[in-house]
Amino acid sequence: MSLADDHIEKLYGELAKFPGVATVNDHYLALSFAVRDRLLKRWVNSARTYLEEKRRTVIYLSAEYLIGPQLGTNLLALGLEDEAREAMEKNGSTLDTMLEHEEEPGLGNGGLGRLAACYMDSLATLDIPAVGHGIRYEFGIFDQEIRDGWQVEKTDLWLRFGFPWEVRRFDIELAVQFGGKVEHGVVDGKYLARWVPERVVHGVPWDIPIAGYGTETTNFLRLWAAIATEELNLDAFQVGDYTRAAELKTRSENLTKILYPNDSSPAGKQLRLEQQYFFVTCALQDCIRILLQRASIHEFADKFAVQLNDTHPSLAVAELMRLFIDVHGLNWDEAWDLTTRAVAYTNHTLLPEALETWPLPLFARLLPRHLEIIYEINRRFLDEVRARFPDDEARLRRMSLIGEDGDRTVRMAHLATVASHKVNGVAELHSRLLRETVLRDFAEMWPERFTNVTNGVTPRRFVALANPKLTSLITEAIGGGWLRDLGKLRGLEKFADDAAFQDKWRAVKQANKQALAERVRQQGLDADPASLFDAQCKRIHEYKRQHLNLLHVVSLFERARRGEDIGAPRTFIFAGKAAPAYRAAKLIIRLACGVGEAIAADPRASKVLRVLFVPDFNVKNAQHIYPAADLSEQISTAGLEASGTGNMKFTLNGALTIGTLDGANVEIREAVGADEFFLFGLTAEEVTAKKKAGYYPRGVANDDPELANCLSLIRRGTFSPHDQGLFSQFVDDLLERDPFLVLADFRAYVACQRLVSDAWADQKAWTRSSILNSARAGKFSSDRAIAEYAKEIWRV
Ligand code: NBG
Repeated sequence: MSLADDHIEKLYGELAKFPGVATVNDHYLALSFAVRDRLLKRWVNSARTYLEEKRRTVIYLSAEYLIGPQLGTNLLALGLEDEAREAMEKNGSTLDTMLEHEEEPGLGNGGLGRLAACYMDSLATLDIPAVGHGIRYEFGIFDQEIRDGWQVEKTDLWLRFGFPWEVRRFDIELAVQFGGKVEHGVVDGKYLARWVPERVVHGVPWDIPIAGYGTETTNFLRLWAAIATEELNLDAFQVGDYTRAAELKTRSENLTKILYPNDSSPAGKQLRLEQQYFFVTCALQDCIRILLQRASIHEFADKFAVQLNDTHPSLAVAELMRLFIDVHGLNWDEAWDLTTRAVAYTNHTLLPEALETWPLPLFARLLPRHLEIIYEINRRFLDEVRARFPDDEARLRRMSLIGEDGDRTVRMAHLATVASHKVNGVAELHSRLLRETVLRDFAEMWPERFTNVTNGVTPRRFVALANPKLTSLITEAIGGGWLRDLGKLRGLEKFADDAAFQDKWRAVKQANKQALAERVRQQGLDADPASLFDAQCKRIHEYKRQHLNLLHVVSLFERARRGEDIGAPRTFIFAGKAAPAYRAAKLIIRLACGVGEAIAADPRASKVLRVLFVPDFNVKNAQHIYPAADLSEQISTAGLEASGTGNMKFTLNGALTIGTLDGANVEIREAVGADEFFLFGLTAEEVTAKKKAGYYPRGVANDDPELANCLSLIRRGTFSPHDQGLFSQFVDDLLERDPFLVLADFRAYVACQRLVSDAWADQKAWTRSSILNSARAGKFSSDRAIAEYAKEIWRV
């Protein structure tokens, strides 16, 4: 059946509507159901092929997936875009209306969740059998509104109008236990532990198909939701305690209600630990269930490669041991062998506050059996350390799975490291710093265990879907095939100096800028497509230094007000969410908005400068920003951004980068060439040295009148006329502590921005550099990253 006919069928059969009364949402759902049917066929075929081939399956464990809107990506994978366009026109709507209407599942905070989504895309595209396990949060990351310059959080009701891409598996329902106690005994000469839980909830899976591009392979994401168990409620019901019965049900189902809106720092709450254990045990029980249908428990590690996306799923280590020993009767040594052969761990941050630890009493209360197992892992592990490094008590204390400084904690990164056959960071620099700092003792003990896999992003979503004009131009120049083999972009290099090609390249960028300007105009924001689009779009965090960017903007504002030359006219684009409880980050948003208003109100400055804060940065909105940017701001304090992935998305879309030597910036600069990258700022080593030597930010401001003046403008309320003291504490903190060395890097940043302006003046040279940036960014495909994981870590 044609897609057009099928769309009408679904309107009748699934939505009980005829075209005359169908709403936009009806059309969207009907089209999506029609597309989903085609997807499900591929999925079933892939599952069948895998069974026949008996290959090792990758089990990707991640507490977050930011998969973005699904209609466009699925049409692209199925090669159905043109047909869908015609179908919708024939049936009285348009595909663009559908794409604009679609709501995305925001089941992640930022880079970590989006990376998991890019990796699912590449796993399918590379025909690797894989299942991503995660949590079906009923409410994902909050929607952000900006009111009077402040961030306002709105509940993310992504399921409100129906989510057509998921399939509930009614035949699978797994028990998840919490609390209670552990009984020990000997049965038939064999030592046994029995966990008697206090409470049980059930996990049920919802699957989302993930289609490969240019292949028939379709994998799936399995998201677990908690439901209440009958038995527990019944007790209360029988004694007539209906409120308690209802409470228990609510309590169980609360487990997967909401995503913690923190980025790069854990929530430290009981519910978060419950969520982590919940999805990990569901995933592993599910794997074993499937394994036992065709093989024995002894083959676990031959059949599965389990990847831990950060420490959030690191309970998998203790849970696998429990399942192997307590449930399937294996002895410790075999259980440990299977676990360590299966499990590998990716670290995503060096921020000390982001390394997960759990208070021991909480852990003991919630997961008593797991704590016993962790103690035993620790005992054996510390024996090993003692054997390797005799008489080194300090080392034992540093490496222990149990932290003893202050309140006792379980150190999840240590647990993950001890049980993994491979541990990787996400960019060269980050992996090196991981070995030299946070996990140094472990790297000394097991150097062969440590490796690097630099992050990557999917060009299907971030080039083909986000930037169709550029995609056509590239294909016209170098032919097809590059979306599956991004190294082919190198073929563009030979057009970098070609005047006709440059014109086309510039025309594409210009059209994308116009489109973004039009889009944000509807939100009351004013962008000037003739100016340089200077974008910093990512979570708001002090280490990412949006305030360094703003200090530069303030310096330009001052110059423009005085009638001095500011170089290139610019539109500064900020976007990103702040964690609701992160006061400084929210103030940074307020400052960006305040600076924007002050500029708009100034007759001189408003001619050459604009500052926009684009609300609600998510995958969908991001897809409109990357293609329109001329300059990508990657200005974190060196040593603190593990990789960054937005940096890659901007580069692929032809933005030039201004950045520090941090995360993947280092490799981007290497790839595109030092001449095509605006580098500034202290290196990671210099940052460490400066802090060690005693950093004195006030001294920096005293020696730099322009900087001192910018700070003073902010402090005095220039950008908060209705609340003049709003930023005084913020500025004082910078002058007194400045832990992210904003002031230390200010002068170098401003000088580098001057070079950007000078470069912009020569549009031919700028365009050449833009082409070279895209041409040389092929390394940053998630296909390359996944191929490395497959070869070096998973052996699939
Ligand atoms: C983030 C890092 C980013 C990195 C992504 C994906 C966490 C804990 N880490 O630099 O801050 O790009 O992970 O690896 O969210």
